[in-house]
Amino acid sequence: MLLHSLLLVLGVSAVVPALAQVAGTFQVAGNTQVSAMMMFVVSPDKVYILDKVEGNAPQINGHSQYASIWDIPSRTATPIDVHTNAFCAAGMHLPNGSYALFGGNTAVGPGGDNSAPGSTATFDPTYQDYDGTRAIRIFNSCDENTPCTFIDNSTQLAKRRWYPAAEPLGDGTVVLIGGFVAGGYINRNYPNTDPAYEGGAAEPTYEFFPPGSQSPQIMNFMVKTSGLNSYALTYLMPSGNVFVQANYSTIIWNPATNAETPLPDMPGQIVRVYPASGANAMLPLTPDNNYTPTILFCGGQYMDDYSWGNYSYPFANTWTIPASSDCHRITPEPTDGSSPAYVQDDSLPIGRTMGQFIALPDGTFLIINGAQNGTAGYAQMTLTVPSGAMPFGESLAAGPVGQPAIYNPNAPAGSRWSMAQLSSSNISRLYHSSALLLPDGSVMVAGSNPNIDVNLTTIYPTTYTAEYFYPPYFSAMTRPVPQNIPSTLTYGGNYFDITIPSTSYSGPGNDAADNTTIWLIRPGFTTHAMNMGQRILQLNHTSTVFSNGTIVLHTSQLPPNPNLFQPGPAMLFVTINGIPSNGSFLIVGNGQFGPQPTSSTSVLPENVRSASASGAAPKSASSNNNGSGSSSHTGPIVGAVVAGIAAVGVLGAVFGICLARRRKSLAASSHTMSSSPGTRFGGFSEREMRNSDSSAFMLLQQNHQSDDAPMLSPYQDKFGLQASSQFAQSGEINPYRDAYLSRSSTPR
Ligand SMILES: *[C@@H]1O[C@H](CO)[C@@H](O)[C@H](O)[C@H]1NC(C)=O
Ligand SMILES: *[C@@H]1O[C@H](CO)[C@@H](O)[C@H](O)[C@H]1NC(C)=O
Ligand SMILES: *[C@@H]1O[C@H](CO)[C@@H](O)[C@H](O)[C@H]1NC(C)=O
Ligand SMILES: *[C@@H]1O[C@H](CO)[C@@H](O)[C@H](O)[C@H]1NC(C)=O
Ligand SMILES: *[C@@H]1O[C@H](CO)[C@@H](O)[C@H](O)[C@H]1NC(C)=O
Ligand SMILES: *[C@@H]1O[C@H](CO)[C@@H](O)[C@H](O)[C@H]1NC(C)=O
Ligand SMILES: *[C@@H]1O[C@H](CO)[C@@H](O)[C@H](O)[C@H]1NC(C)=O
Ligand SMILES: *[C@@H]1O[C@H](CO)[C@@H](O)[C@H](O)[C@H]1NC(C)=O
Ligand SMILES: *[C@@H]1O[C@H](CO)[C@@H](O)[C@H](O)[C@H]1NC(C)=O
Ligand SMILES: *[C@@H]1O[C@H](CO)[C@@H](O)[C@H](O)[C@H]1NC(C)=O
Ligand SMILES: *[C@@H]1O[C@H](CO)[C@@H](O)[C@H](O)[C@H]1NC(C)=O
Ligand SMILES: *[C@@H]1O[C@H](CO)[C@@H](O)[C@H](O)[C@H]1NC(C)=O
Ligand SMILES: [Cu+2]
Repeated sequence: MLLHSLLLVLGVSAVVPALAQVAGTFQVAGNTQVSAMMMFVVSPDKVYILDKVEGNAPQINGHSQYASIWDIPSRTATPIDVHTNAFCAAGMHLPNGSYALFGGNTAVGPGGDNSAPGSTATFDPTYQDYDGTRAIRIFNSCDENTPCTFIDNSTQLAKRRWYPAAEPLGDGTVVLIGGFVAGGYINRNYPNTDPAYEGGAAEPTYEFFPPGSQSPQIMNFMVKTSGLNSYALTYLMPSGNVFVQANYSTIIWNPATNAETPLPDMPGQIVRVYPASGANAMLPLTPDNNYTPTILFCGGQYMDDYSWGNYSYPFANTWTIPASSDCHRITPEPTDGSSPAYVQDDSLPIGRTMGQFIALPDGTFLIINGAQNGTAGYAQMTLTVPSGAMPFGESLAAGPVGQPAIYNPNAPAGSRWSMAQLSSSNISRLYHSSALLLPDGSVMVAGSNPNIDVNLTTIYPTTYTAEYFYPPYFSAMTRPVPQNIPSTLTYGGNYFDITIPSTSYSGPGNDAADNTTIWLIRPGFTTHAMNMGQRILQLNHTSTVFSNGTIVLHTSQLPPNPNLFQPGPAMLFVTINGIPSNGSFLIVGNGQFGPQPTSSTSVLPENVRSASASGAAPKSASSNNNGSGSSSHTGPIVGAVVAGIAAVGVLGAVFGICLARRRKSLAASSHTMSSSPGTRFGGFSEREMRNSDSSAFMLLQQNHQSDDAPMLSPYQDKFGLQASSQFAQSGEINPYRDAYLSRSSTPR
């Protein structure tokens, strides 16, 4: 409030990025119009944001808005009219830089179900949405010059999938694995007498996009992990096989043959998959580790088998159960001939469910969002708490963690985690929140909505406020400005030269050259505390330092194995002395589905050094940080000097207040942002209890018995009529539609 009023006084609107970018702090960035359950960034300017279908106040073409395009520089959201319910879909980049969203929920109306008159699972007349369970939606890349276009009526999945896993293969094909047929807390009935199909509520098969000639096959691992296997955690390995983790089991899976090789169980039987929702990420692939993937898991939840409950709700009161702080690493394909094994890693500073790893362009990982207790998901009751009497509204988690932490994979064991100089956000980011690396190296944080439909008056409300978090490198006075970054990269082949002007760094040129890393980052598709497809790879390089301070980086293409970094969009960052440049968008590979051209890696020129060279940038003032976490160095990018200076003072004050509050709560409970029933961060009064006696997942109980009736797609006919004028849907023909149609006409 304080900040906002001050900005009003100064006549600075939130649209103008006039605030100082203070390292280690959050800055309120604006209103996303829809609650940001899913996000992905496609250019320096644009982020697509999708919500589930619900009663958001902003309207488009006569119904609530469920999707928007976020303009990063102006911090404004523009509505787009998506028609199918993308609630808990999977998403993945495609080789050409577009993104595809797969599956989701049926059509729903108010209350998140079909109870309104005339509402069916196929179409709801109030919210005017269509069934999304088999939908494939394609969102094309766009920027300030290229309009944002999308199609949500092209091919359909062979199976209904809600919470499927998605993993791209080395040829750009996306494999979709498992999912619910119609949603629920976890993917089982109790007792679990039909682990494969759960009476029609589970989908244990996998299929591909673009679809090949094969009909969906059962993946045995989906039967084995029945119960805790939706949004399975998947990582393509260098061999082309896929690491798959769900419940507390792990396998290596061959997508060509469907063969499974068991790997060890997750130590402690800690569950990382939804709804335990541990943070997980592939650590950086670097020349030093010879591009060998290691997967890191942190947090999540352990509960006994019974407590996990069934489709309707947990049988335990999850909000009273602290989340795990355990971290384990595994290298699934060791190159030294050893057997893959989980290895204990430094524990999280604060246990979390729904913590989310963001790969940062200095090779570290941010963990952000989530809660200290409970799990993802929502419900109106549990086995022992009747409908409407849950203490945190419909949330199955409690105790938001507002303070991020940073993990340095290269630090010695025992010192990998740091929360130093990282401020807390006071906005709870729980179920259906999201976080995403932006091209300037900041992290966009948005969403949170552990509610069936929009609820602005509950303890953890439907959240429309986005924040930008500024990692520690925003303390730098000067960011590198690399030149001549190509727009495409190949797998092997000739190296290329990136020029670093002397104004990009300070100090001796030789030291800067020796302390430079070149990162490719794919921020991925964020939803449910995951960034599907997120990867970070360091390009090999040598360098020439010129006496005038210019540094030329002789930069390798990617290693000649598309499985290391699948074809598609990425950002390239040059990081000098720990300070990253802005990311440049480019396409890795040939932009098309299919085998990617590879060639051997060219030999790089020898390093050349110049003792007299030095950088011309002002010395970084990052040492100005005094450790309070409330006052960091002001970044260089200040739109309006006066406003900036004033705002820094106010920010200090605001965060000072937060910090004091945090310390108080730390003293009281040893938790940040602790929150007890009846109290909340904002000014709202005591919560009132909802009187409905229906379960949050009532809908799926109705759908349980239904067999796999052919899905109609009535939205296809009227679709074109409803395009918003500014962001028209593309009318282009999808090349895979014909393939799909011919396939579906062949007998299965
Ligand atoms: C967070 O703090 C700011 C500044 O004190 C305040 O305006 C805002 O209402 C708070 N938000 C919540 C969710 O409590
Ligand atoms: C997790 O896997 C174990 C071992 O397969 C199984 O006994 C248990 O029921 C599973 N848990 C859930 C909640 O499905
Ligand atoms: C990186 O480049 C250096 C210099 O050409 C070379 O010696 C080294 O083998 C390369 N590393 C990898 C993993 O290719
Ligand atoms: C889940 O279990 C509860 C308690 O046994 C039961 O009342 C409910 O019907 C079950 N839900 C489903 C979808 O079977
Ligand atoms: C989290 O769970 C612990 C242990 O049951 C409890 O003491 C604490 O109050 C819970 N936190 C919240 C925010 O409810
Ligand atoms: C990085 O990007 C931001 C946001 O677009 C821009 O304001 C800034 O000038 C860029 N900085 C550099 C060093 O290129
Ligand atoms: C720095 O020296 C190199 C090599 O002589 C030259 O190519 C480059 O143009 C010079 N840069 C500037 C800014 O003078
Ligand atoms: C590289 O830069 C980082 C970040 O400033 C610094 O901590 C580190 O000491 C530097 N390394 C060398 C070898 O100069
Ligand atoms: C650190 O910063 C805080 C907030 O600006 C200030 O109150 C405090 O005096 C500073 N401490 C030191 C040692 O500079
Ligand atoms: C919002 O949540 C509160 C507290 O859980 C509840 O009393 C109220 O009925 C809910 N409002 C809506 C519109 O669901
Ligand atoms: C999808 O919508 C576009 C735009 O309205 C239309 O041209 C196209 O025929 C539709 N495709 C299908 C498969 O219905
Ligand atoms: C990218 O590829 C997808 C899938 O083939 C296609 O639907 C989409 O139109 C392509 N986007 C562009 C901009 O060509
Ligand atoms: Cu969800």
